[in-house]
Amino acid sequence: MTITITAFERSPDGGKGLARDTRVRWALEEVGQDYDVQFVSFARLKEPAYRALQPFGQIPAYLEDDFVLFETGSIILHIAERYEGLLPRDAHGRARAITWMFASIGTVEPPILDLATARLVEAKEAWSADRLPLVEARIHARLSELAAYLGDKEWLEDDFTAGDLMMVHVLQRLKPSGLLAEHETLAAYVARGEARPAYQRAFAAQLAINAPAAT
Ligand code: GTB
Repeated sequence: MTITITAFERSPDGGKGLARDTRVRWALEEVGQDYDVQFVSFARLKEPAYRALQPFGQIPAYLEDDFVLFETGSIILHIAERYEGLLPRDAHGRARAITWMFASIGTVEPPILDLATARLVEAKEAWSADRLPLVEARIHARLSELAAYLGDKEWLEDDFTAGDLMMVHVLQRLKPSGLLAEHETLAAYVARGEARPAYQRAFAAQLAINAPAAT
């Protein structure tokens, strides 16, 4: 069985690891599974053949030979259930870890994505300057709640889980804006995630493709 994921031919972030293939690469590195990557142009993403893999025309898709998944939450849950290392063995521990996966994409990520919309898509609108502080305030509120829960713990539960992997990658998206640095507890949490050897390997693999060519 061969695992293949799809990724941008060249990520717009120039190798910061923010595109979502990085979280899937990271999960596969954590569980020690090799994978191939199919690189996809923006044009190809929207073609019917690609939409058969990912109905919304986005990366990443995940293939195990003919079996196809999309949505990083689902892909990473599948990896975590199939291979040891990302979910606790006990039922309650697993359920808690999965809860954090849902929290990352259902509760923490939406205001973070809204910031990208506010800054990139809506910037020219007359009301944009009024809306931006509201968007940032909603992010700070969520981050304060998360930081209060994390406290001085290393990870959200007893050990690193798929919930931390997802949450760290969701929070990383805020690094370029400077908003994450305002929450020291979470900035340190993200740094702990980034220090994991599996993350380092995943980051290096995407950087090798996405780094701007030297001039
Ligand atoms: N909910 C889906 C999932 O989790 O799998 C979302 C997938 C998704 O948003 N994919 C994006 C995509 O394919 C790439 S990751 N976009 C192309 C399109 O929709 O046409 C989002 C992303 C893109 C770029 C940066 N960046 O440059 O910083 C960061 C994150």
